[in-house]
Amino acid sequence: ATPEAAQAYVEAAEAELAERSEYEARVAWIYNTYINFDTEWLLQRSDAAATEARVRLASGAGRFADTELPSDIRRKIDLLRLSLVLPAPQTEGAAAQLAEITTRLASRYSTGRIDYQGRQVALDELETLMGTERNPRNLQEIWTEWHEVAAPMREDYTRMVEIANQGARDLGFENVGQMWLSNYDMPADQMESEVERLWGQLQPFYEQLHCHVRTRLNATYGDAVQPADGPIRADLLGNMWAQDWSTLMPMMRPRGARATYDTTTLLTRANYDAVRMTRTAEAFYTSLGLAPLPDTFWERSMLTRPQDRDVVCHASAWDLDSREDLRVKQCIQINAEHFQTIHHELGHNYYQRAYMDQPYLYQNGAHDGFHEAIGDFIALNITPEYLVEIGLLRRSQIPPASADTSLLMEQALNKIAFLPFALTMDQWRWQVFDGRITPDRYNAAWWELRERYQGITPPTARTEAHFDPGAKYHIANNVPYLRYFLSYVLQFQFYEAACQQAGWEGPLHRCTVYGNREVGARFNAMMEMGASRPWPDALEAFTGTRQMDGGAMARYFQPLM
Ligand code: X8Z
Ligand code: ZN
Repeated sequence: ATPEAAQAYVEAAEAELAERSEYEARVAWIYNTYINFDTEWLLQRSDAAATEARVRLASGAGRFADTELPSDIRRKIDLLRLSLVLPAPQTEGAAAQLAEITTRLASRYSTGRIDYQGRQVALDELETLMGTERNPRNLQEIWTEWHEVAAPMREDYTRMVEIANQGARDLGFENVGQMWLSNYDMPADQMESEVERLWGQLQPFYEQLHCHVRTRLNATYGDAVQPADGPIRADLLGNMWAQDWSTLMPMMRPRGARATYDTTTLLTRANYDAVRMTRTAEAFYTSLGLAPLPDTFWERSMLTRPQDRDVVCHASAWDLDSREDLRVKQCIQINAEHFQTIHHELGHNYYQRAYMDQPYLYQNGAHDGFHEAIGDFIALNITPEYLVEIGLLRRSQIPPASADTSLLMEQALNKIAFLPFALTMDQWRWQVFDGRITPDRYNAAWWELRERYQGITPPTARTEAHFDPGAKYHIANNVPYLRYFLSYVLQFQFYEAACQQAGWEGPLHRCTVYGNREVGARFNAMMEMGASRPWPDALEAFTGTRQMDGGAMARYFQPLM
């Protein structure tokens, strides 16, 4: 285990991974945009082989644990050990069994449908209904039926945890949760304290928001549906998972504050379609001096739900060849949430493109929360003035200062409401992976956490015959969730820094850096670093600080508080 051997090991690993990942990505793309027996078959085999290769490379990297190495090689060796989300043991057939389970979970989620008002309805339509339907009996039915889809996942999930935990232990981690938490350039327990610190900074805002929303729901629905105290009924919050409450805006406008425009109405009136929404999002990035998306993006992306086959509708952004084959897969609907989501997805694509020239192991976000924050930071710049610039709003419709708390309330219903939801998702999984939550308490523990952090309660009785965590994409598909919590904090740090660079002097939430090429160049410089340096270096490059900090978010929302 010499430095020379480590260097040779890293070079071979990067070459192997680069070649494999293009193949894996193309198989995964086909599955994601056309789910059937054969694409499931292909995905299983591809995932099994991918896991075997990555476990082999990670375990081989362990050989250099105690070798003194140049910092660049050390970083890559460490990244190799962490490059798996779900490891498998190196025993015969383990990776294949894991892949069979994860594919089944994925397909169950993405092909799920419920019987509703005499039709088979898929999740993308149910999500829209949760945001628009106001009859509590219908909301309860949609919510309960969708959660039925997840019940059969329980056994697979239980087995999956056992296999992946064994895989993590074989690689020298206590369990999978510890492995996920080790991905932040600091020891796992220190990262957990960082999360506690950030939540502590923002929790007072959440408590105020929760109280306001509960009061209005009580006034709207009455005591029998939503009592004036205690937890909020989860299906009344305008979203299947109670993670984004902004569809409740009309009910939540602060007393005395002026009403504002409704973005969904603006998009609909202007006849926007999925391509136009995507072109508009792209135009924000190009206004910052970034290059337009390649022609192949438009030829190969999936921007609407195909009518003739099953697909994974949950939005994602892809980089298939570590070069220019960038794509988005999203079942775009013409509404405010999807308008924000398409900006989010293009953020991933612009980050992927910016770090394309880094060595393979550095072709990644500074940490996963950075990756999630890019596009959301851009979307924070969708201000009334910006909407006027792009012709979606008339100048005379710009909300006056007396509408500021309305504008901020709409943002809070999205950004503040989300924070405890995001925590719950991984609190549950960390405790499942470390054994504090056993399979016989999967659902009970889920609702204990949901009540403790979010202050919400299910609309119908839940038992251990249910498996409600599986009704959320990232749990059925094993995508760690801490990244989004961190992203919601970071995106306000990016935004505040960008507005400072632009010399903005008004209220923070009215700032847009649309068209500002200096800000664009500095932002791209951070993105170009990829994962080549510990994340505080990347954060410092753009914001001047080396810490994640809820202060920027708190200052943004201060007038509303
Ligand atoms: O999953 C996503 C993106 C793809 S990375 C659409 N988000 C989280 C979610 O939907 O739960 C964005 C916000 C949070
Ligand atoms: Zn994302």
